[in-house]
Amino acid sequence: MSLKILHSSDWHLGKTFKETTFDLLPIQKLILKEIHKIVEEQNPQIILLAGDIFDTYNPSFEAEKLFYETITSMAERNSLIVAIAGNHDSPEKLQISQPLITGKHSILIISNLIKKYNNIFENSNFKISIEDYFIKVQLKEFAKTLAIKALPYPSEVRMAVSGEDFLTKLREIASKEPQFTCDYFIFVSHLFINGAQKIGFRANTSNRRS
Ligand SMILES: [Mn+2]
Repeated sequence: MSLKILHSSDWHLGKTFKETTFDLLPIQKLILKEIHKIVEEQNPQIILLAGDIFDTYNPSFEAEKLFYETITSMAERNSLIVAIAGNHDSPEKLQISQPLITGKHSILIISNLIKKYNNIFENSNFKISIEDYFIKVQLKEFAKTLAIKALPYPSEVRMAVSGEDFLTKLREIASKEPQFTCDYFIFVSHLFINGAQKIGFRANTSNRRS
């Protein structure tokens, strides 16, 4: 049995088109149904939703309902869901649901960088916590540990630094490695990138403590 990760992003739920009455939500519902079907067939251990969940800071009730019903249903199939805020999402609004979810579902909604959070969720498949800004996922079935660096959309406003300081901080965050033993290392974000390069990388094993 191999580890499976499903990556999706930019659902932009509740998107409307200016000066028309066209409602995209029925189509978005069908698309999420398709994604849900993939989850049912493939049973991924991890589902990464890399930002722009909603299209606006104030999505409609229907759009929010669709999102929360979809992710709780996916989590009930024993996937861990990590969703981050994109530039279209309101970080504060996304974060509101976390206290209701924590401990009850294998769902993490990341709107800002969290340094430490013990015992977020544990069941027979996962043990999840946050250590030194990394989501630590212990996959019991595989006897493996996964480190996820989840960086929500960083902007000068959201990070409260500007200019060169902003870039320095971003570089610092992006280059940080997990300080705990891990078998896999994933970096998920929602970014505007200029001059990106594709490089191979592997899990850092140099700081193994075992
Ligand atoms: Mn987008």
